[in-house]
Amino acid sequence: MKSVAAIGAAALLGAVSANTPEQIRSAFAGYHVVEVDYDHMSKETVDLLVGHEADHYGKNHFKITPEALKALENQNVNFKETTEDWINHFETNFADPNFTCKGAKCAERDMQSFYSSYQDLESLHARARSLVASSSENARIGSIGTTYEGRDQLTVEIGDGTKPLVFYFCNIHAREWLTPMYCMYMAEQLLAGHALLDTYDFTILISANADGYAYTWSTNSQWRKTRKPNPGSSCVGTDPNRNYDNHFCGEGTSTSPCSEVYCGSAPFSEKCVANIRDYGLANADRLVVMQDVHSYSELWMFPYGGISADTPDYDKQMKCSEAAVNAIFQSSGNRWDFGPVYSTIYPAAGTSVDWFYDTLGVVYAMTSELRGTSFQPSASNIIPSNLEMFAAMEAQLICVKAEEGLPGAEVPTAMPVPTPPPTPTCIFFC
Ligand code: 0X9
Ligand code: ZN
Repeated sequence: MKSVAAIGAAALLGAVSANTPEQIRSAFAGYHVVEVDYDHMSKETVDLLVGHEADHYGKNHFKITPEALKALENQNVNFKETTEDWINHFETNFADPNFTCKGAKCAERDMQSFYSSYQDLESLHARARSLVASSSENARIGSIGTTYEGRDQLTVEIGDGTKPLVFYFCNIHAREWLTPMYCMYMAEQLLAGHALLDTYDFTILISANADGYAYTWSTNSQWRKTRKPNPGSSCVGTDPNRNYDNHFCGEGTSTSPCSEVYCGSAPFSEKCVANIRDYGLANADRLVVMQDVHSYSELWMFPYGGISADTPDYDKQMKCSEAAVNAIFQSSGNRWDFGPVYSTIYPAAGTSVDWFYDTLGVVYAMTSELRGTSFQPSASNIIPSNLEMFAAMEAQLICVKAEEGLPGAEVPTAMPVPTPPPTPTCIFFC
């Protein structure tokens, strides 16, 4: 017979183990995930999906209720049922013991090994602290504030505070797991020394939605929003990328707390977003680049998202976005699309880029959607994603330096290499 202590330990283990096959299946229970041709979808169908509180996965998948599925059938919309594929995809990934690494111990791994698994918040923050402590650059750990649940929005800050400032932030959407891995890698590479430090100061916020990220590790890997409850509703959280005061609750948002694009009870109702606003306001005089890193879809975008219009700085924004996506092609052979949010992915009001551009005048207020065909593609994607995004960041900042006539040492660019063949286009979950 098992001892009481053994039963207690087993119960505890059960309580802390996360993203089990049961948890994965229960996250999809009562829903369908359908594949659609979004670019050719009628406005009527898009409105129908939004009205049914659909959850948009990348560009061509929606997680929807059975009622929404019926409505799609009634509209004679072409779709493919993919729910079981998604469940299998996540079950396979999470069954691999090397898919994730949890805790401060993981932070001590060498680079190859660290970036071969997804890392939890504790590991990412521990690595940031230890790399800053051992860097010979002028660097420090900072925090732009704490989240609703009291976690630090930890930053790596590099530079003397006098140069034009580049603010990169990752993981405002909790489930987009490639993104904090990129911000960590970017900090790590810059802390080792880089010619761009001659021109720019950097602030890199590794996990902007730390509460949501913790929840994706503990309970539901597909969580997107913040974790603040909504009074009067059983649905938790606000979409932090609809919570900025720019066309608040406009196109591509919802006022229903149960929606994945819920704009919130008021602009900046979410602490993690208000902290980003306050960091931007406090540093507006030096801020030249703001990059909000998301996944997935392989896109490089800029304002506007809330309205169908080009900004007066369209030419500069296009030029430096093109430089970034060309560097990605050189690096990996992948072809990213680029352009304004509204026309490149979909209308989205109240997002970071529109607010940083309109309110703070940051011309290079940009956002990227990293590679992959799911929010947690296999961990073998982490290193190639980091390499192509880092190459894009270098090209972006070289372009901004030239456009704005910024001083500083010339940045050596990688020797032109023969363009590698494009990685095979996989339709599903590679
Ligand atoms: O819906 C979003 O917020 C973004 N796509 S995602 O799949 N990552 O959720 C696109 C909106 C454009 N992004 C920014 N304006 N930052
Ligand atoms: Zn996102």
